[in-house]
Amino acid sequence: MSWEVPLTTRALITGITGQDGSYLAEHLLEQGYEVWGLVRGQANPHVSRLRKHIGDVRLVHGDLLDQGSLISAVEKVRPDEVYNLGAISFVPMSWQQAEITAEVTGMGVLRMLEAIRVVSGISGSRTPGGGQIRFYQASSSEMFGQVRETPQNERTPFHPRSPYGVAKTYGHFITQNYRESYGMFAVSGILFNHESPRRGAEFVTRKISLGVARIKLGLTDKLTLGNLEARRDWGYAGDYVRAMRLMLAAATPEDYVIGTGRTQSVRELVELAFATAGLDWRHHVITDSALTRPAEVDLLCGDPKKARDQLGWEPGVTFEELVTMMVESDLALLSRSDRPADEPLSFDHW
Ligand code: NAP
Ligand code: F7E
Repeated sequence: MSWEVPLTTRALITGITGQDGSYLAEHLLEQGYEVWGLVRGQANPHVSRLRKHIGDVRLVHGDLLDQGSLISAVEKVRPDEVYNLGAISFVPMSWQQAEITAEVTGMGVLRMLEAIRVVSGISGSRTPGGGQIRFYQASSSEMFGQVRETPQNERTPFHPRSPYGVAKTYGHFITQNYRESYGMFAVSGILFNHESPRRGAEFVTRKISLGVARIKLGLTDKLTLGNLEARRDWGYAGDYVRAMRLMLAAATPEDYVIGTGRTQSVRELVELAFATAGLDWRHHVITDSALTRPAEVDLLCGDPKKARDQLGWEPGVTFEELVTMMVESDLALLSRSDRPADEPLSFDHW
């Protein structure tokens, strides 16, 4: 039997201004939820971008670095469900700012769990039912790192390769520990790379779709990339946020791998993206070793069998459809005469 969703379920999302936050908010609003987003800073510029997508989200201030602010946010919102998507999520940044990555991406999970524990009145001993608030943690395939088997599933051991992956691994295990220690309904979704037209311009899929659009429109002639041989399991963000909700609606708190089961190299991605715009990538792409990473994750491929069997989750958008969607979206964006002033930067230095 699955979780009886109250008449109006109230969700609190950290990372609401990010890619997944916007898709998840839309999805939950469609499902009849009342949606609250945690935003940091006194004048966060990303909030106006969020508002363009979803005006119906209510906002509460807080920061994953600030325990008191998270307790206040949970007290104010009194959510039924908390989705912890907030993180420093760009892997190269995690070498440059390893400590703050550990604080936000790793310790931030503990602070959010503590806020729920304190507000729910869960004491040191295991509380029957573990409180009412259900918790979702945004774990990552980066935890598999140097993979021990392919495809990767829920039992594959972790070997993270970046400070980001290490921080996510802490977040994953502290979530499991709060489930086991306090009986909380706390779960992790181990999500493989998922992309969309809303993806940050620093990630490789969006860097490529923006690069293709710029070259097609004659704004530039070259795109500089790093390691073309790395392989990833790329899916569509709009599909992946559905899985988050399904995990919190399940009868029992369990962790799930969410991926497509396919893997492609950056080189294959580049080839397809350029071909979508009628271009030959070999005339435009150059590589720069400055963009390679101190330790790379060479191959990721998720096995979503458990999610398919237990949650009925399936990805809807294929890799080919995703690449086409992103290239077409960026061509349309950069062709507009009223191009937004906050058009993504090129991030050539990443
Ligand atoms: P994203 O676009 O980079 O968004 C990150 C969010 O975290 C932003 O809303 C940012 O808000 C917020 N944030 C940063 N520092 C914060 C702090 N100190 N306190 C509160 N919020 C803070 O990431 P995404 O792609 O949507 O991913 C969502 C989550 O899933 C992340 O945890 C990511 O690590 C994880 N994940 C992503 C993927 C993927 O392929 N997309 C795969 C696996 C796991 P500001 O506006 O304040 O900067
Ligand atoms: O890199 C290679 C790079 O930065 C993908 C995050 O959402 O997914 C994401 O992490 C691959 C890597 O994503 C460039 O070396 C080549 O092998 O798009 P990315 P990521 O590191 O896989 C996981 C699941 C997360 O959890 C993270 O939060 O592409 N690559 N040339 C490049 N990557 C970038 N960014 N830029 C290049 O020029």
